[in-house]
Amino acid sequence: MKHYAIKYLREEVIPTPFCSGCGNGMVINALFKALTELGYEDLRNFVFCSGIGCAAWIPSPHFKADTIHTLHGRAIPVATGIKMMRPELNVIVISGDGDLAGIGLSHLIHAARRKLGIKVIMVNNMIYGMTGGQVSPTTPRGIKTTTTPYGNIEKPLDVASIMATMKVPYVAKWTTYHMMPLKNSLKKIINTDKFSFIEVISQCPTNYGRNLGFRKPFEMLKWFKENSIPISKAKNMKEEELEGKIIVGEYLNQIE
Ligand SMILES: Cc1ncc(C[n+]2csc(CCOP(=O)(O)OP(=O)(O)O)c2C)c(N)n1
Ligand code: SF4
Repeated sequence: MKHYAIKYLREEVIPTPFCSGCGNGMVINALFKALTELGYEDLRNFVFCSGIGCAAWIPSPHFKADTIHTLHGRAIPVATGIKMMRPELNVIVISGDGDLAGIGLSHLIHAARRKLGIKVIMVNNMIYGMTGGQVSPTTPRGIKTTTTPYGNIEKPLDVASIMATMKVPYVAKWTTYHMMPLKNSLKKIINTDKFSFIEVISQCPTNYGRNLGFRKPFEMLKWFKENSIPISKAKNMKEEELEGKIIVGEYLNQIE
């Protein structure tokens, strides 16, 4: 069996442009492990759509598949059009929190309302990474960014909860610390023909971690581990106790 780096990556674009220690490589790893375990020898029946940002570079130009780098925030409408014309294809959106929950949020909401069978993977590094670390809709309260030098005063948007409230058939949230459950969730959305959403909390050591005093990327993974609460436990906790915590697990699973 060929190693998945050879099966699924375009050799000419390796190495990737990501900073060392960036979580984007870990998301690629989890996705490729999922595809390998499902037995895909190539990505010929997949289309990957992304917007603009570091996370948007995950599929395009790296994956040996049909990939399309769209305008900032517009991956979902493009994916919707592709799925309408070619329903037999597995159409997967991979983009960042700024792209999908900032400029592109209305498209995500309407996709959740429509429930056409595209799959959305939102890589949430809680910042605008590519443009230098500006606050994003998912930046936690109190965090200092280049545009909130005294700390973010706003509550972050919990996109997974919005998707679950809208009864999206499969919704999960993991972090890059949770590689095994993340891979298992990815296998589920690859295999379903229903609209589905996975949020991956991921580290941007360069424009987020460094500003918060994390000296090494693995310190951010430790922080994810120590601040994650399983959704089953979180259901019995008060809102104050959950402030600043990452609630991980399957928010909704109507595909099994
Ligand atoms: C219409 C438009 N507005 C703004 C930008 C500048 N811009 C490029 S990427 C980006 C944010 C990226 O943040 P995110 O989606 O969270 O991805 P990350 O880089 O953090 O992975 C912005 C504001 C743009 N390219 N196009
Ligand atoms: S700026 Fe952040 S998100 Fe972008 S490649 Fe570097 S570490 Fe990754």
